[in-house]
Amino acid sequence: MSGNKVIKNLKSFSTAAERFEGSHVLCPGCAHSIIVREVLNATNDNLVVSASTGCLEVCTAIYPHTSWDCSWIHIGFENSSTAVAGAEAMNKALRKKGRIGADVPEPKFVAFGGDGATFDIGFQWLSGCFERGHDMMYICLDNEVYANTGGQRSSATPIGASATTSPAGSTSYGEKQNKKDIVQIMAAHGAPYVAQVAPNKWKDMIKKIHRGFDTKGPVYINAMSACTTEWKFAPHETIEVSDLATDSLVFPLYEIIDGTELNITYRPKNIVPVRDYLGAQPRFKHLFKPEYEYLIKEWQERVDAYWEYLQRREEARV
Ligand SMILES: Cc1ncc(C[n+]2csc(CCOP(=O)(O)OP(=O)(O)O)c2C)c(N)n1
Ligand code: SF4
Ligand SMILES: [Mg+2]
Repeated sequence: MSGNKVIKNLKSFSTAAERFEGSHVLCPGCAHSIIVREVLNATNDNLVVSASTGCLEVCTAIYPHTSWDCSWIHIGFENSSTAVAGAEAMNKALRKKGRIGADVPEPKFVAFGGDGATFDIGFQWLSGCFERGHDMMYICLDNEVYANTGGQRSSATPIGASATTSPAGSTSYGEKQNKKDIVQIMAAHGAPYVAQVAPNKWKDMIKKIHRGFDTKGPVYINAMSACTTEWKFAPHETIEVSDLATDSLVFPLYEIIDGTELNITYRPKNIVPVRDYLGAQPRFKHLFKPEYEYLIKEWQERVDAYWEYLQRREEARV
């Protein structure tokens, strides 16, 4: 049976290891594996998957073992997008020539990349794929740091986070730049579907992945991926930290259709203060010193302003 999978309950959805086996060496508590399983378990279709170099790739393909029970391409740090776009173009061409018959079901094409691969080093490749309009889904596992190589900052690292190349210390509060707004940048390509998801909000995630798979053309999904090692929380706290991320609106969940129509897909009943989210992660612990308290206040103001902006965009439909 092909197409989107009907999800009966969380247990069967989250534990089915049909395409992504448990046999990997991602850190205990790593959200990457939760997200990948949520995506792959959402469909019955055949898949062609690529993964750029990063934690996901190195931890799931240690020769001669693999965690992937589907077609899987490991490619350079920068070009999981183009690897899958090439496969998608080849599929089209071979079907046109009759070398793949109409009886062979159409696969789905999915590329995974970390934030370093997506926001920084693979950005021009990704942008090209979206401009050319390939029929593919690109999923960024956004843990806001180059985790695989030891926690260097990326352009997804938020202000005030301590990373190995922007460490907090006696003269620094850590990262100085604000995080790049990749969701809006990808929507500005006019892509038919762009969304932000989080693994703790799995029903919202499934809806968006289903919609993405039903969309013709390039789909961008930004997946918040809490990293126990670099965000420095305990492995059993992944979902708790993810809840704080979505409920403080630091990671608002929304979608943008055809580059214009914006829908907020999750409105927390109780919005929690940004300081609770920051306080749960020792990468921000220095911000609680009296001299840096102003940064927490600024964080809250930024998050409030962005939430208002999203609501205005939703109402205005532009
Ligand atoms: C062109 C190139 N530059 C740098 C590297 C080294 N490198 C491999 S993985 C990685 C970090 C990956 O970070 P990210 O994409 O955020 O994925 P994560 O490991 O955080 O999931 C780096 C810098 C590389 N393999 N190729
Ligand atoms: S370092 Fe972070 S992203 Fe990498 S495997 Fe560990 S928890 Fe996952
Ligand atoms: Mg990363």
